[in-house]
This record gives sequence, C-alpha cells and structure tokens, in this order.
Amino acid sequence: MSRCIAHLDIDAFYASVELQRRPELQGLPVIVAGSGPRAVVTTASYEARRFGVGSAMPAARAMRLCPEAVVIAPDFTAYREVSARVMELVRGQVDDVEVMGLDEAYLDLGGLLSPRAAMRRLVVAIREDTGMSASVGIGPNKLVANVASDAEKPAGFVVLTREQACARFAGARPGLVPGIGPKTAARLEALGIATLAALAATPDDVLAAHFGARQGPWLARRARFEDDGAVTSERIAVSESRETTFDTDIAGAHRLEEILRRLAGELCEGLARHERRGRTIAIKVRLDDFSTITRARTIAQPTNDAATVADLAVALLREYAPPRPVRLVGVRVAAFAEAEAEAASAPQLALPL
Ligand code: TTP
Ligand code: MG
Repeated sequence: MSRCIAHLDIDAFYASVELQRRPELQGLPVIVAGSGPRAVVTTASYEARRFGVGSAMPAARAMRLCPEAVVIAPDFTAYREVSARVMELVRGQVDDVEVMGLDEAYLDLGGLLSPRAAMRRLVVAIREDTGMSASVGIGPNKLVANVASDAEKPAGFVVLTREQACARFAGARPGLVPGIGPKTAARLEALGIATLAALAATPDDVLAAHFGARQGPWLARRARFEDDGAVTSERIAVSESRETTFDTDIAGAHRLEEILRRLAGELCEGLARHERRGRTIAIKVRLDDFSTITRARTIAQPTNDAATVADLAVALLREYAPPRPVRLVGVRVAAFAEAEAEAASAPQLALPL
C-alpha cells in the first residue's frame, strides 16, 4: 500500500452517548428522536435497528415497528462533548486527522510503523475513556477506508487493499459507495448496472453518454475503489447553524421572529463557548409547500453576539416576508474569522443550513 488511511466512525453515536449515562438501558432498543408529530429518528441503537428502525425515519413509524423502544430526546451538547473527547484521543495518536462530522474522521496513518496496532490501541482508548464503541476501516485511500469501516459495524475492524475491496463488494449495489446517491443508483439500475462489479466494467464512453464526460468515468472509478483524495487535516468548520421544524406550520410573523431570536441565542451561546465569531448571518425558511429559501448578509466585524445576530436574522426575515405558512426556520453564522483564509481557498463545507 502506498498510502495508508483509516476511517473511524462511532457506532450508533447519539444512542451510545445516551446509553453511556443510562446504563440501565443497555441491551434495550433505544431511539434518539425529537418529539411531536413530525419528529424523525436521528439514530437508533443496534437493538432497535433489528426491528427495522433507522436514521431519518419518522419517529411515529419507528414506534410502530418497535413499540417497546425507549425514546430519548437529543442532547446535542452532550454529543459535542463526547465528540470533542474522541477527536482529542484521535489526535493524540495521529497527526493528520480530517474530522468529517461529530462521530467520524479520516486519519492518515502514513507515518506510523504499525498502523493496525495503533488503530487497535486507539479503539481501546476511546472505549475506556468515553465508553464509545468505534468501527475502523483501513485501506490505501479514503474510499476503501470508508466502506471498510461500515462493513462490519458495530465494533468492526476491516483492513482491505483496493483489490480486496473490489472483490468483496463486487456484488453490492452501486449505492454502497459514498458519492453514489439514490437517484444515480436508480439511473444505473435502469441501464442494467445493478452491482459495483458491473459498474466497474462499464466502458467510460457508455457512462459518459449517460452521465456526462466528468461524472460518467468518475462513477466507474468509484466502483473500482479508486480515490486519490488526501486527508486534509483540520477541516475548519466554516459555519454553524440552528434550525427547527414546527409541529404545525406558522403564519404569524411575530411568532416566527420570536423563534428566530431563540435560535440565534442558542447558536451564539455555542459560538461563544468555542470563541468563534462570524461575519455572515443567514436565515433559512422552508414554506408549507417545501420550497426553501436562504437570505444572508455580511457585516464588517465578526460577531457571536446574540442580539446582533438575532436583529439581523429578524431583519432578513422581514425583508423576505414569507408568502405562505412556514414549516421550518433556521439561522446560521458563517465565515468565521479564524477560518477566513481557509474558506477563501477551500470549497465551502456542504453543511445543511
Ligand atoms: P452515523 O455515523 O451515520 O450513524 P450512527 O453513528 O448513529 O450509527 P452507525 O455509525 O453505527 O451506523 O451518524 C452519526 C450521528 O449523526 C448519529 O448518531 C445521529 C446523527 N444523524 C442524524 O441526526 N440524522 C441522520 O440521518 C443520520 C444518518 C445521523
Ligand atoms: Mg456512526
């Protein structure tokens, strides 16, 4: 292997944090979800997954599938704290770490004498220190590492060369590979390409004809587990946001402004804790017909002041004047001062607002 990259991902992350502080729930099906008619499951313990419960499923449906499940409301502060501790342990072992989310990271193991042993030690350290169970994939590139980390969850530890990955997942659906979403997978299937092996063997010109000169051949490269993306350490978050979906759509401007102010307050509290300030304040509004708009304004001085952010968010909302009842509002602070240099050169993080 020329390069050696690991992908580490915590198992059933939010649920595991909840189980950690409520050991009496160990072994029970646990679902972390909000409340209300529109709540969705953020994650489910592996016991609950056996009933078919999964992320992004409406909570009501999850309860029908698994009526005995214990439902817990999400506590993002707790998840951020555990995440920070996990990443601290990761950085203690490896210099080049690319954090992809609260519970996952790519690690460049290139400099290590014995990468597998180092990763085994790291998994033990994470378990002892935080109680979290992690799955690890190791491979010659990020793509192999990512798919390998998912292959034997929970507590997986899978090491594959690119060729081994091709052989092991030859019969898997193309959607197994990150970057091939459900729409692309459906189009591939309509063309009779139902497996990664079939996709890998499809000539570039055929794929280019259907998916374009860039995306077509790229799909086949993904299916061959080719990936030359580097682990770019310290991907700095360039924005943070809070949003909320209402139980019933809201038409009153006053009520919307109140909610936007509360979200701005929560957002700024988190920013202040991490001493982060941003210059761009944005709002997101989703109407009852699911159309979604964002409006943003950039100010001269970076801020994390709740009143400043709330005033701007409310001004943006008044300018937009939602033409229909509103289903969701969100507020975002972006372009953090310390991240501005990076943000100018790196592509904007595709975080949902
Ligand atoms: P994942 O790593 O995708 O899921 P997971 O850690 O719960 O389970 P596993 O890795 O064992 O398959 O996401 C990490 C956390 O992100 C998850 O615990 C909850 C949150 N999340 C959502 O809020 N909504 C979602 O749709 C998904 C997929 C995750
Ligand atoms: Mg996970």
